[in-house]
Amino acid sequence: MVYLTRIILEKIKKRTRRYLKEGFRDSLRIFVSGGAGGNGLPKFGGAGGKGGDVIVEAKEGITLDTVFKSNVSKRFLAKPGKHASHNFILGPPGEDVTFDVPVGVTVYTELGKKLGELNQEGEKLVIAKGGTGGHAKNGFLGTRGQVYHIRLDLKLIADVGLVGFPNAGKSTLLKAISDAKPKIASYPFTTIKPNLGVINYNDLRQISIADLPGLIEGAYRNRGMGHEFLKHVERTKLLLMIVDINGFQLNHQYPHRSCLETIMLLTKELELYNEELLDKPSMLLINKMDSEGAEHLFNNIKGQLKELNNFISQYEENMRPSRLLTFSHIIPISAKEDRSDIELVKNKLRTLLDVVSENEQLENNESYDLYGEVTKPLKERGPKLI
Ligand SMILES: Nc1nc2c(ncn2[C@@H]2O[C@H](COP(=O)(O)OP(=O)(O)OP(=O)(O)O)[C@@H](O)[C@H]2O)c(=O)[nH]1
Ligand SMILES: [Mg+2]
Repeated sequence: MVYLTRIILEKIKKRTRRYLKEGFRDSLRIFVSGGAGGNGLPKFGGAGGKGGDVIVEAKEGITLDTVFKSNVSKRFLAKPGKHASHNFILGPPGEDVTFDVPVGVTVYTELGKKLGELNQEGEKLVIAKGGTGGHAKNGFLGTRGQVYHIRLDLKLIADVGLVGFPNAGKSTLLKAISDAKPKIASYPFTTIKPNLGVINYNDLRQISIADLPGLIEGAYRNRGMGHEFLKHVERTKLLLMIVDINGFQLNHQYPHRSCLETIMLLTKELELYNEELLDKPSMLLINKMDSEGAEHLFNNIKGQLKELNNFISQYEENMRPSRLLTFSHIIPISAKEDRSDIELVKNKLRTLLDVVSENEQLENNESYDLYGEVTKPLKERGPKLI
């Protein structure tokens, strides 16, 4: 009997663990300590070795969960530098500890000071410096290395970020447009962790797209899933807002919000999280156009959609944002039923992303002075006589 109970308990334990492992980890707290510097040797003027550093390196294809599993103690300690000795007047330095983290990680100390971010594969960051070795100037005493509790905060890096109220059809769109297989259901908050998908084009171009849990009114006050996941759209190049033509109602205790109201409310939540999100290039999709009465509803709001900015003052103050996103396109679609709509969205996303990256390049490059290039040698040596 005891034996049987033990087996059953083992099974329950295992299942619970597996369930926990499935969670999406976008933040990890670790302890890091740089090695102490070795002591010097006053008698011979010897210097102690420098303590090792703790270094992180960005790597594609790994998750914060991988980091956690690679070192469950979550302690990363670099080796101390060796003391100077008769044989080693200069004490050898302590070994560094280097470990991989996902691309897109920002490193914070426990006091919230940002130590840096890693956005490219291969980028490195020293997160705890080793102490200096003891030598004549510091009384031959090695110093301690930096010691921190550190938070690794992961922001997904995707080209496109999907934002919308629950049930708007974000995951349905993600499934139709990309290789991802998200869960879809007719109740709110089906998606509880961010999902990444890749949109594939015939010429092998790929665009990544992130589906986030639905936002609701008051998310900034931590209602619903809160604002927590909006950090993932901060780094996307493009916002793809998706709303239901029929509007949204969380349940009968809350007011029904029309399609236009959901656009205002979503924008307001984005603004409350970070006003700069409103400057991002964006597109708006009005979904579920196949549902009954959708055409009629759409025709009624068509005029207002074209000039949203002119209608913003009609809304109650607590509902309206100070300004709106500048949508490059507003497209009525049926994410579930109409394949041609999906193709249209796919192509528009690509075109818009191309424009965005072209603009970025123009901003980054100093304009090439063709006239200067031609006239400079002329000024220096005068015209060439033929
Ligand atoms: N009629 C119709 N229903 C749709 C369409 N797109 C999505 N739905 C339905 O709307 C419901 C919600 O779809 P999801 O894709 O799970 O919505 P979501 O925005 O991901 O929702 P959360 O994850 O809860 O935030 C599902 O029952 C879908 O089948 C559409 O174009 N037309
Ligand atoms: Mg979803």
